[in-house]
Amino acid sequence: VEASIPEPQREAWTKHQVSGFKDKDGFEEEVVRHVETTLARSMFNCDESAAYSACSLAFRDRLILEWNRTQQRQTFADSKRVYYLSLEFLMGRALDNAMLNIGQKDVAKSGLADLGFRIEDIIEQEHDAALGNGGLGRLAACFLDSLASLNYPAWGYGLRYRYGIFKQEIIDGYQVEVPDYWLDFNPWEFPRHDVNVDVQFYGTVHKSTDENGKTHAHWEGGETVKAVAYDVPIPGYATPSTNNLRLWSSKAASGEFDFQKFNSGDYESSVADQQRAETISAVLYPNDNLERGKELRIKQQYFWVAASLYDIVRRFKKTKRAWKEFPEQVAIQLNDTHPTLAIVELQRILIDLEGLEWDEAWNIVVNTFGYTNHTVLPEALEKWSVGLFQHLLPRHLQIIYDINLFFLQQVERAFPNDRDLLSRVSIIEESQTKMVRMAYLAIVGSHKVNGVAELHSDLIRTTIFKDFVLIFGPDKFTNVTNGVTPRRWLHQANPRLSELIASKADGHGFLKDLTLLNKIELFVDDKEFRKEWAEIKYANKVRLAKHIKESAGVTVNPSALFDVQVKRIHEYKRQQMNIFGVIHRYLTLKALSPEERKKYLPRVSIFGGKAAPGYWMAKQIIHLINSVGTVVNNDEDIGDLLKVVFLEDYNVSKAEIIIPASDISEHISTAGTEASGTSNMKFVLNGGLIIGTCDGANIEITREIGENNIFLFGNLAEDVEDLRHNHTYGAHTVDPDLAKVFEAIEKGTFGEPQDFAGMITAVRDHGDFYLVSDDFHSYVETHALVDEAYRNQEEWITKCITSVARMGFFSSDRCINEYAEGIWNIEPLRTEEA
Ligand code: GPU
Repeated sequence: VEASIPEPQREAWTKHQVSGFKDKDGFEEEVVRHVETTLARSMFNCDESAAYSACSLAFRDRLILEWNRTQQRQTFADSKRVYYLSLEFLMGRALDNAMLNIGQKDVAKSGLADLGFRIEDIIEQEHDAALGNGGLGRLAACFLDSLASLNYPAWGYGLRYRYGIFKQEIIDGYQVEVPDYWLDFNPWEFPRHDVNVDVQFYGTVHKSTDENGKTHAHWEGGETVKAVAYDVPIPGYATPSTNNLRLWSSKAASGEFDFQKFNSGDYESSVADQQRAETISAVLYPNDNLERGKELRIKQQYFWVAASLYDIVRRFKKTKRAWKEFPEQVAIQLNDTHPTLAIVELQRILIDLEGLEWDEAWNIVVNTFGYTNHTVLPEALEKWSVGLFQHLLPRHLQIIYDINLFFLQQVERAFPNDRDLLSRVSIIEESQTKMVRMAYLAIVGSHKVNGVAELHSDLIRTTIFKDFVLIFGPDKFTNVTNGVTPRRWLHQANPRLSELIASKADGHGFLKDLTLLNKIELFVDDKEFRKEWAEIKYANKVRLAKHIKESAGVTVNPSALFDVQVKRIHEYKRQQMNIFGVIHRYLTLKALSPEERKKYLPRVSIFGGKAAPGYWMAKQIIHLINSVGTVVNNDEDIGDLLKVVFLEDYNVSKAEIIIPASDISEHISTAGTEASGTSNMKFVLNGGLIIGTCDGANIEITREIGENNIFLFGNLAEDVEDLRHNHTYGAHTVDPDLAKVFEAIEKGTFGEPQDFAGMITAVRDHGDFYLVSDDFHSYVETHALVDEAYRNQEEWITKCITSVARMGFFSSDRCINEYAEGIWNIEPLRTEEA
C-alpha cells in the first residue's frame, strides 16, 4: 500500500515540520514536556530516573529527525549501502555518546543544572545495552560509530535479546550469574510493528518440473515465527548523519495467540506457542570464543539472517534494478561465521523465489559478501551437524550440498587427483557425525576474507585456511587491523585528556582524524603540559579508587602503580599467569625484612571480566583471584605494597572508568591465540603503558609507538607448536618460581587447595597448553622492569605522551575506510553540512 501523502496535502506537513531543541531553553522545554506528558510526572515527583528518561527522549527526538533525513538522503542518492551483520552489538550507554556526538553536552549540562540535576548523575542512570560478550561485539559497536561519523550509508542488523550478557556478582569469591533484564524502559529503540517478516523453520522440500523440464524446489510446511524490527538510531560525531541499527525480536506468527487453539479451548498451549516463538530472541549466548552447537543458537542465526535478508532484498527491489546490479547496491559483511547462512539464504531467494539460474545467482552472492574471521581457536570455529540442518532447514542443506559440489568440482579441475585436498576443503566434514563447516562455507561464498590484525591474518593464511589460499589465490585473503572509536574511548571516557590534547593539537580535529594526535609529540617536554597530563591520570585513578572502595570494599592508594587486566576470563588470555605472578610478588615481599620491603613499589593489581557460565576453569581462576585478594589485602606486613582487586560485572560503562585510570595493562595471551585485542588500543590511547606478548595487535602497536614504550615478553607464535610438542613428548619441568607459587597454593595459603587444583594440574600434568610455565620467568622479569620504569616518573610520562601521540593508526575510522575501499566498494554520502 502506498503510504506517501499526496501532493496537495503535503503543504500542511511542511508547515508543521518538527525540529529538535535548538538551545538550552529549548532543551529544558523538551525535558519538562516529556516529564509532564510522556512520563506523566511533574516537578513534584521527578527523580533522577525520570530526569534521565526525559533527557534521553529529548535527545532521541533529535536523533530520529536526523535519522529520517539521513535515510531520505540515502534513498534519494540511490547509493550503495553496507549491511553489517553481527549477532553481538556491545553498545554500552547511549545518552552520553549522543550528547557528545551531536555536540550538545554543554547545553544539556547547564539545562539539567537549571532543572536541579547533575549531568553525571543523570548519565549514571542508564542501563548498559550489553548485547555482546566481549571484543567481537564491542568492535561491531565501534564500527557503527565510525560508519555514521564518516557518512557511510550503512545499517547494522542484529538480534534484540530480551536478556543481554548476564550480570556478574561475586559472592564469597565465586562468580554468580544474574539475568540482566534491560528493556524495562529503553528510550533508544523504536519498535516498528509494521516492519515484520515471517521466518520459516522445519518442513519439507518438494521438487516439481515445469514445461521446460526445469526443476523447482518448494520448501513447505513447518513452523513460522514472526520477526519484528526495532530500530536504534546511531549518531555520527560532528555530522548530521544518523544511521540505523535494526534489531529483530521474535514473536508468534499468528498474532497474540493461535486463535484456532484459543477458540477450541486449548488456551494454555496457544500461550505456550507464543512463548516458544519468543524464546528465539530471548537470550544472548554467553560464550566468548566458543561454540557449543545448540539448536536454539542456530535457530537464532537463521531467524536473524532470514529477516535481515528479506529486508535488504525488499529495499533493493524497490529500486527496480536488474538482479545483476545487486552487488553494486548492496555489500554485506559477516561478523564471524555466525551469519554465514545469509549466503545460503540469498542463493535460495535468487534461485527458488526469483527464478535465477544457479550460476548467475551464485555470482551475485559471492560478489555481495565479505567474511571477517576473529579467531584461530578450533573450539570457536562453528560446525553444525548435517542432521540438525536436515531437520531445521532442509532446503538450505540441499543448497549447501550443491554449493559444495560445484566448489569441489572446481578444485578437482584445478588440482586433479588430490583426494586428500578435496576432503580437507570440503564444506561437509565426513566425520562420525557429518558436520557443516561454517567457516569454509563463508570463504567459498564471499569475495574477500579478512583477519583482524597482521599476525592473525598471516596465521589464517598459513594455517587454518591454507588450502583455500592455494585454491582461490592470495588476493581473496586480506588483513584489516581492528580499531576503536576515539569518540567513546577518549573523548567520552577521558574528557579532561581530550581537552588537554585539543589545547595542543589545534582543537578536536583529532577525534575525526586520529593521526592528528601526532601534534602533541611536540609538547612532550613542555612542563605545564606534562604536569597537567600527570594530574589528569591521577584524578582518573582517584575516581577508580573510589569505585573500587564502593564496589569491592578495598581501600587503594591512588599513588600506587595500577596494574589492570580486564577482559573475558579465558585460559588463552592467561589471567591465571597474572594471578600466579601476583602470588609470586606476595611471596617475595613476605620473605623480605620490613626494611627491605619498603624499597618495593606499591602496586594495585586490578582484575575484571566474566567467565562463561559453563567454563569451569575460568571460574576457578576468578575464585583464586578473589581468594588471593582476601589474604593479601588483609596482611599487615604488606599494607599498601600490594592490593588485589576483582571488580565485579565488567562492562562497557565500567571500562570507561577503568581504562583511563590504568598505568600498566596486561595483554598477555599465548602468542598466536589472540586475534587482535582492542582494549590494548584503548589503554594506550588513554595514556597507559602495556605489558604484552608478541600477539595480535600488540605487534602493530609496538611498531607504531616504538619498542621502548611497551613491555614485551614471552615466546613467539612461531615457537609455540614446538614447545607444546616438547611438553607432551620431552622433559617438562615447571619453572622454579612458578613451582614455589604452586607450593604456596597447595599449602593452603589462599584457602582450600582443592579449589585451585585444576589450574595447577593444567600446567604441571596436562601439557601446559597455554605455555604459562614457559613464559613465567620472562613475565616476572618484565614486571620488575615495569617497576623500575615507573620509579622514574619523568621518563614514564614521556613514554605515555609519546605513545598516545603515535596511536593515530588505531582509530576504527581508519579501519572502516579500509573495509569501504578494499572490500565493500562504497563511498561516503555527502551531507549538506559536510
Ligand atoms: N572475539 Br571468535 C570475541 O570477542 N569473541 C569471539 O567469539 C571471537 C573473537 C574477539 C577476539 O578474541 C579478539 O582478539 C578480537 O580483537 C575481537 O574479537 C575483535 O576482532
